[in-house]
Amino acid sequence: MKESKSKNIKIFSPEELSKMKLSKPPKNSVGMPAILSSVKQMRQYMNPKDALNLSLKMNQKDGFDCPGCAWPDPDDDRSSLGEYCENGIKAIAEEATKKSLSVDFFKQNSIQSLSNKSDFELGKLGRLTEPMVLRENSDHYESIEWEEAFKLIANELNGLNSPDDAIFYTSGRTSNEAAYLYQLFVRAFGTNNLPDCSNMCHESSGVALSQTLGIGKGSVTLEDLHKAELIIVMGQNPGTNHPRMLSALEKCKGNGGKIITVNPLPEAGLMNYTNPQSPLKMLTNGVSLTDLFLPVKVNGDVAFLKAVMRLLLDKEETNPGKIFDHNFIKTFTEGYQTFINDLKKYSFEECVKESGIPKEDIIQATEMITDSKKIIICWAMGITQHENGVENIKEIVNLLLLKGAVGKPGAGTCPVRGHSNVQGDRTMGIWEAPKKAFLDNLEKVHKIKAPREHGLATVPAINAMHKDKGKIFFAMGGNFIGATPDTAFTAKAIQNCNLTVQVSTKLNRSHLITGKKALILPCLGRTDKDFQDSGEQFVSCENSMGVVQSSKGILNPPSKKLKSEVKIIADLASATLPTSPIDWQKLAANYDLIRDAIEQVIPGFDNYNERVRKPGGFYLPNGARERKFNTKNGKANFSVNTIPKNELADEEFVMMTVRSHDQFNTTIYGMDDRYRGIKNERRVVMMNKEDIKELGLKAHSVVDLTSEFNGVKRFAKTFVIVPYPIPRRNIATYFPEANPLVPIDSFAKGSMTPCSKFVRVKVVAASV
Ligand SMILES: Nc1nc2c(c(=O)[nH]1)N[C@H]1C(S)=C(S)[C@@H](COP(=O)(O)OP(=O)(O)OC[C@H]3O[C@@H](n4cnc5c(=O)[nH]c(N)nc54)[C@H](O)[C@@H]3O)O[C@H]1N2
Ligand SMILES: Nc1nc2c(c(=O)[nH]1)N[C@H]1C(S)=C(S)[C@@H](COP(=O)(O)OP(=O)(O)OC[C@H]3O[C@@H](n4cnc5c(=O)[nH]c(N)nc54)[C@H](O)[C@@H]3O)O[C@H]1N2
Ligand SMILES: [Mo]
Repeated sequence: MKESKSKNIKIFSPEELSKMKLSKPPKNSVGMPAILSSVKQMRQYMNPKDALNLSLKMNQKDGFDCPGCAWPDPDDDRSSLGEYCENGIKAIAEEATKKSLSVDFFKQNSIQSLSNKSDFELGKLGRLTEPMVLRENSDHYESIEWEEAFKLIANELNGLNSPDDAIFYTSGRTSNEAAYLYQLFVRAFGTNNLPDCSNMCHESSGVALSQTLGIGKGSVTLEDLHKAELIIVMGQNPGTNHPRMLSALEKCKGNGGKIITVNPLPEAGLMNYTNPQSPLKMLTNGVSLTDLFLPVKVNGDVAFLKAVMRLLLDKEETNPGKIFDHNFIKTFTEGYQTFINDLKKYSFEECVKESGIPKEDIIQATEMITDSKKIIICWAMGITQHENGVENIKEIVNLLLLKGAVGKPGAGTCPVRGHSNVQGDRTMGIWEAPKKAFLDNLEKVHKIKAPREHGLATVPAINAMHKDKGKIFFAMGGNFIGATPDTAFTAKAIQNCNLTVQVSTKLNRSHLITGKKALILPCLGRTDKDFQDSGEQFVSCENSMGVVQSSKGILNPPSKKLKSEVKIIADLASATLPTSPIDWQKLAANYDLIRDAIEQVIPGFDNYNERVRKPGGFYLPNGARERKFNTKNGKANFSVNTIPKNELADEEFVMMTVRSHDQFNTTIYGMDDRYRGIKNERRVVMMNKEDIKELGLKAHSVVDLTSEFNGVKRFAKTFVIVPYPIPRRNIATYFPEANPLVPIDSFAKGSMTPCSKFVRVKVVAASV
C-alpha cells in the first residue's frame, strides 16, 4: 500500500501554491468580463489579423466549426457578431497561437526538463511543427523525416504477434473524414482496439439511451430547447463548458419556459447570465436563468428523480389520467407496470434524504414538472461519470416517459456532448464494439476482412498495457495520460509499450510519458487551411444534436511540414499495408471520395457531398425524435433502477473532479476560475465551511488527498482548501490535477466510464 512512483509527474510545493486569490463568484456570467477575458487571450497569443478573421468565421455557415465544445449552431439566423463564445475564442487562440516549437527547442530541452513544466506551461509553448522521434534510452526528441517515421511505425506494427497488440486511441476533435479513414485503417490492419475519449465521457449516455430509446444520441434539436416549457439541467456546467447553451436557455425563458438546475454547486453561468450579443443587457446585472436550484448531493440524482416520481405517482393516483401521459405510455412504451411496482417500494422521505435536497424544493420541482408537458432534460459529466452512470440516465428517461416527453416538439433527451466531433467520431465507427451491420458494409465496400471480435475500450486498454509489455499505443489527438484515471498506474502502462505515437497540434503530458520509443506527428488543426493533391479541402463534424456541417480552416498553417490527420492516416496505411485493396492516397487526395465511401457504409449520409455543402449542413436520422424506437422490442423501455448506497466511512469525503473556467480538458488556458472566484491556483479543494471547521482546518490550509479503493491507496499532494457552497462531505477538485486519485477499477457498470465524479477520499495534513 504505497504510492506507485512514476517519473515525469510534477509535484508542487506549498510555496508554489501561495499566489492564490479568492473572491466572491461574480454576480453575472458571460457579459463584459467574458469578452475582456477572451480578448486578452487573443491579444496575448495570436496575430491581431488572424484573431479578427477567426472570430468572424467561427461557427458561421461558411466558416469553421469551433474546435471547442459540441453545442449546435442555430439552423437559421446566426448573430453577425459571430456565434460568440468566450471559451470558443480561447480554444481558437490556443490552436492559432503565433508561437511554434522548432527542432532547436527540443535540442535545448530534455524530456526531464519539459516534465517539470505544468500543463499550462506546456500548452503555452506553441504549435508543433515537425515530426519528432524519441529514440530508445534518449532524453531528447530529435527531428525525423515523415517517411522514416511511417516506416518505423509500420515495422513495429507488422512485427507484432497479433494486430490486437496495438491500441488506437481517438480524441473527439478528429473530423468525420479523418475518423472514418482511421477506423478503416485500424480494421484493415486487423483489430477493433479503438478506445476513445467518449469512453470517459458520454459512454454511459450511449449505453442507457440505446437500451431505453434505441439510439445512443439525444433526441432534441436546438429549436426544441427554445420551445420547451421546462428544461432540467442536471450535472452540467454550461456557463463554462457550453457557453452558447446559455443563449438557448435564455430563449426558452423568453418564450415563457422555466429552468430547474440540479447540481451540488451553484454554477455561476446557470444562476446569472448576461448575453454577450445584447449590449444593452450587458450594462445591467443579467438575468437568473435558473428558476429553481436544487443542491443535490454528489450522486443523489436517482434519489432526487425517484422522489419526484413518487410524488407524481401519488398525484396520478388521486387524479387518474391527469399527470402521466397514458396514451403515450400505452402506445410507445414497455415496462410501465414493473417500474411503478418498484417505485412504490420507496418512500418519498427516504428518497428526499438520499438526494440531499430540501423537501420543499423537491415539492416545488414536482409542481413545475406536473404543470409541464414539454420537458427536456439536459445532462453531462455530473451524471455519466458515476458507478451508476448508466442507471442515472435510465432514470432520467423514466421521468420523461411518464410525461410522454420524448419525440415531440419541445421535449426529449439532451446529453450535452463534450468534444466538438466526439459524436461524429462514434458515427464514423470509432468504437471498440462495432455493430455487425457496420462491419458487413465495411467489408463489402472496401473489400477488406474486418475483425469481428470486440476490441478494448479505454480502461481495458490501460489494463492490457499495464499487464503485458510490448504493445503499441497510437493516439489520434488527445492527451491520454492527462485525461485517463489513475495517473501513476496509467503512466506505468504507457511506459510498458515499445512504441507510443501521438498525432498532435500542441505539446502535452502524453509526449513526455511515453513508451520506449515515441513519435510526435504534428498535424493541422481545425482553423488551418488544408491543401491536398486535388486542391483545398474541407472536413465535416456532427454536433450534439446530430447536425453534420462542413468546416474549413482559414489560416496558413504554422509550418509547411504539417500534414492533415487524413494524410497522416493515408501515409501510415500505405506504409503498413502495402498490398491493401484500398487506394489510401487517392482517398487522401480528395476528401469527397472519403465522403462517398461514408455514404455507402453508414446509413443517413445519402448525397453526403451535396448536402454537406449546403449552408448549415443536414440532420442525421433520429428514431427517438420521431417516436420510432429501434430497441429490441421496438418500444421505449421503462427500467428499474436503484438508489445507490453511498455510506461514507469516518472522515471520508466524496470528491468530484470538475473543469475550471480556464481550461479545455487537459489544455489549461489560464490559472483562474473566474466564475467560481478562484484565481491563480488549480490545486484547490472546494469544501463546505462546516466541514473545514470540523476537520480543524482553515481557508487556505494546505492538505494532501488520499483515496483507497479495493485495498490500493493513492495519493495526490498539496492542495489548498477553499471554502465553497457545496453539500457537506462532498468536495470538488480540478481535472486533471486530481486524476492520480481516480481508481482504475472504479467505473460505471455497463459503460466502463471512470467514476471521475465519485472518488472516496480522505483529506489529510500536508506531508511537505
Ligand atoms: N471551455 C470548455 N468547454 C468544454 C470542456 C472544457 O474542458 N472546457 N470540455 C468538453 C468536454 S470533453 C465535456 S465532456 C464537457 C463537460 O461539461 P460538464 O459536464 O459541464 O463539465 P464538468 O466540469 O465535468 O462539470 C460537471 C458538472 O456536474 C456537477 N456534478 C458533479 N457531480 C454531480 C452529481 O453527482 N450530480 C449532479 N447533478 N451534478 C454533479 C458539477 O458540479 C459540475 O457542475 O464540456 C466540453 N466543453
Ligand atoms: N478526472 C477526470 N478525468 C476526466 C474527465 C473528468 O471530468 N474528470 N473528463 C473526461 C472526458 S469527458 C474527456 S472527453 C477526456 C478528454 O480526453 P482527451 O480528448 O484525450 O484530452 P484533451 O485534453 O481534450 O486533448 C488535448 C490535446 O489534443 C491535441 N489536439 C488538439 N486539437 C487537435 C487536433 O485538431 N488534432 C489532433 N490530432 N490533436 C489535437 C492537443 O495536442 C492537446 O494537447 O478526459 C476525461 N478525463
Ligand atoms: Mo468529454
